[in-house]
Amino acid sequence: MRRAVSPAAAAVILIAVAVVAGLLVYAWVMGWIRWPLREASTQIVIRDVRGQDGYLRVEVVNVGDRSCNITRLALPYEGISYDLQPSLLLKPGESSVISVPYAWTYYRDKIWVRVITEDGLTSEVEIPLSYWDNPYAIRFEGSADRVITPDADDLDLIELTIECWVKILSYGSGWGKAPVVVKGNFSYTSFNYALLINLKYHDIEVAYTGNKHYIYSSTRLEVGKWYHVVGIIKYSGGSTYLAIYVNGELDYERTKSGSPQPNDQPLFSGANNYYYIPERKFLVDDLRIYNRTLTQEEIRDNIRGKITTDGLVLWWRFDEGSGGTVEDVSGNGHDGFLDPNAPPGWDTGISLEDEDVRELLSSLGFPVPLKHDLLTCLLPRAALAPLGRRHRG
Ligand SMILES: [Ca+2]
Ligand SMILES: [Ca+2]
Repeated sequence: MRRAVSPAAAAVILIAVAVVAGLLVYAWVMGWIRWPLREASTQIVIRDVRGQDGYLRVEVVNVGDRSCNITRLALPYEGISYDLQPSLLLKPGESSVISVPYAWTYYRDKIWVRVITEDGLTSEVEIPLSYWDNPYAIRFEGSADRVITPDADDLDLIELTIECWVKILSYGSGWGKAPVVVKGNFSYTSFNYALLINLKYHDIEVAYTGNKHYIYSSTRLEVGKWYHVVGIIKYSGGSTYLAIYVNGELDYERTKSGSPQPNDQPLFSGANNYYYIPERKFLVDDLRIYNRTLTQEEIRDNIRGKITTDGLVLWWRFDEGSGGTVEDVSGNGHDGFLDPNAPPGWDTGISLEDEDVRELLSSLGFPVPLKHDLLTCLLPRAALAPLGRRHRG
C-alpha cells in the first residue's frame, strides 16, 4: 500500500531539488564544473606554439587512450580557422607539429589556439609564443637599391597577383617610377609584369608588357603611412584584366588588349636597369606573388593574417634584418639577393604593434589583438591584481 507524501514533505523535497539545481547552474555559470567536463573529453594537449617565417607551428600530443584525427585549427580571438589537409591522425602517446600560414608571427603576450578533432572534440590554450620573428621591412633608398632573384618558369606569368605592404618615406624629386616588383631588366616594352610607384602622382600602377598596358590607383599614398596594395593581372580570351586593391578595397579595374609576355630576365624589387632613378625612399614588406587571381575575401584574409597559399609562387617576409639574402618562405626557392653595388637597408616592418596596421584591421571589422604594454610585459599578473586594494583598511 502506497503512502501519500505529506504536503510539508513535498514542499521540502521541492525546495531541496531547486536549491541543488540552482547550485549546479551557479557552478556551471562560474565555470567550476564546465572545465572538468571539457577536460574529461579532451584527448589532445597543445604543448607549444611558435611563430616563424609566416607560419604558426603548434605542437600537439595525444594524451588519451585512443587515436584522434585533428581536422581543424582555429584562432578564436581572431575569428580565423584552418581546415587541415591532410588531417593529422595521432595515436595515443604520439605528438606532432601542425603548421598553418599566419602573418602575425611577432611577439604576442599570448595567443588563443584551439584544435578540433573529426569527432568534434576540442582542446585549446592561451599561451605566449615560445619563439617569434622580429618584424623587419626592406628599405629602398637612393636611386638603385634592389633585391634580385633569377628568372624561373614559375615566375613567368600571364595570370598573377602581386601583394605587399608599402610605406613611402620620400617621393624624391617627384618624377619617374619605382618598382615594388618588376619581372625584367627594362621598361614596359619587355617586362613581363610590374607593380610600380608613380613618384610624380603618388599612386600605384599595375602593368604588363606593352605601351599603355597599365592602370593606376585613385588612392594617392601619403608619405609615412603603411598601405596594403594588390595588383592583379589576368590574361584570357585575347585581352587582359587589371585590378588594384588598396587596403582591402577594390580601387580600380579595367580590361586592356594584348597579353603579358614572359621573358628570361630576373625579377627585381626596388629598381631594375630602367627604373633606377631618381632618388626615392620607401619600405616594402610581406611581398607575395601568386600565379592566379585572388578574390577580395582572400585579400582580406591575408590582411588579417590568414595567408592563402594556393597558387603562391614567392613570399618574402623581409624579417632577416641583416645580411645579403631574403628568404623565399613559399618553399619555391626564389630567395632574393641584395645587390652588393646598391644594397637596400632594413627598417621596422609591419606588425600588430603598428598603428596603421591596427587601424586597417579595425576598419575592415577584424578583431585587433591587445597591444602589449610595458607594465604587463614586466610585471607578473599576480603583482598587478592587488594594486587597487593594497592600502584599503
Ligand atoms: Ca617583415
Ligand atoms: Ca623565363
